[in-house]
Amino acid sequence: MAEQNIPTLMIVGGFLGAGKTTLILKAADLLRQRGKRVAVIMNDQDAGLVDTRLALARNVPVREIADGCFCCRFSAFMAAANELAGYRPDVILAEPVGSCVDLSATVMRPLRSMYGDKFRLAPLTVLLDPATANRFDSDDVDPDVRYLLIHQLAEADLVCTTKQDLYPEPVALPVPTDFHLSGLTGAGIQPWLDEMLQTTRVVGARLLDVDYERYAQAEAALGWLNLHARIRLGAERSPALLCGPLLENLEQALTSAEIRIAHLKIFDRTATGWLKASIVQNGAEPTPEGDLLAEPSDEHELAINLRAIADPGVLQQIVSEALAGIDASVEIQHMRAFRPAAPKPEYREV
Ligand SMILES: Nc1nc2c(ncn2[C@@H]2O[C@H](COP(=O)(O)OP(=O)(O)OP(=O)(O)O)[C@@H](O)[C@H]2O)c(=O)[nH]1
Ligand SMILES: [Mg+2]
Repeated sequence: MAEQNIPTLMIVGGFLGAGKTTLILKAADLLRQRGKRVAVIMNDQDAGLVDTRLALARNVPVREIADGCFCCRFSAFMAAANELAGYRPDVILAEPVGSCVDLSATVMRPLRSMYGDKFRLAPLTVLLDPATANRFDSDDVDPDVRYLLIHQLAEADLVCTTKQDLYPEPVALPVPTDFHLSGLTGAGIQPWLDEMLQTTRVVGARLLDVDYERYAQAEAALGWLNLHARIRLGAERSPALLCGPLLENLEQALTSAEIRIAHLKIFDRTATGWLKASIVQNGAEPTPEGDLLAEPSDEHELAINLRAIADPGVLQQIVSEALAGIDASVEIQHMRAFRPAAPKPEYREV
């Protein structure tokens, strides 16, 4: 039957740093082990994503939707999904911007009504980091961020807590939890994938009454910075020896300025290898991924994505100062620091 051959589209949401990319890329590995063809779509308020570079480094076909979330760039999202369908994937995994909400009404429903013959739609999965869940009611979580988190969870078809390797015990949430996973170790992912592939649920079923002014205000509480630069070092260094100290300097500068980090990610590529490192909290230790033993090189392609509760101008200053502290000539290809614009979905079906 022709319908059997259409790709399954899996949308995996959740707040910044919840573990979406880690889960998606691990799921891609596991699906490939099951003999499935897989592609991914990444999404951001701006271009130059660390997550896209990471997917490419892990040999996963990827498209990037920049300059707005899937709901605001629905047509571009569908164009990318259609283009990827040319590779005949069995599964397309899509990661919306971490601050995005109201996906059931603005993405799942329009997808089902306009593209239901082209894609089989898996349940909307929303991830939550147990560390965030544990701080839910504390002053540690910005009230606007809490608004987004609560609404993200409320609209999920499937709620999954992540980082099961760090938090083996289930955490208490305001909504029932369907799966407790680790994108790092793979724990819990197979049963989640089975549900995503074979669900009998009605998907996109939970519609919200989202206050768009509050939503815009919550997103605008975050400062956003994306940078892509070519770096020529005075003395050769491996990606690990460039990224490690740079991430540490950035973290210290942000913490000294009393800026709360939501997610700070670095990706570095040389002719000899690549490295990705990130932290989702001030003072955290990164778990680097990539070619830790890559040969030193003087030419580096560096990408930095920073999301933090701060003025974007201050973020830009801190990142510029950290780059100036490297013994190198730095050629900036792209640097944008901004607050996300108010969301204006192309479609909203309720
Ligand atoms: N120990 C552990 N760390 C994890 C796991 N999943 C993600 N992380 C770490 O948590 C951080 C955030 O993970 P990502 O997968 O990049 O999170 P994300 O939701 O894609 O973040 P954004 O793209 O910013 O929205 C990274 O430093 C990961 O290494 C996990 O299962 N276990
Ligand atoms: Mg991500």
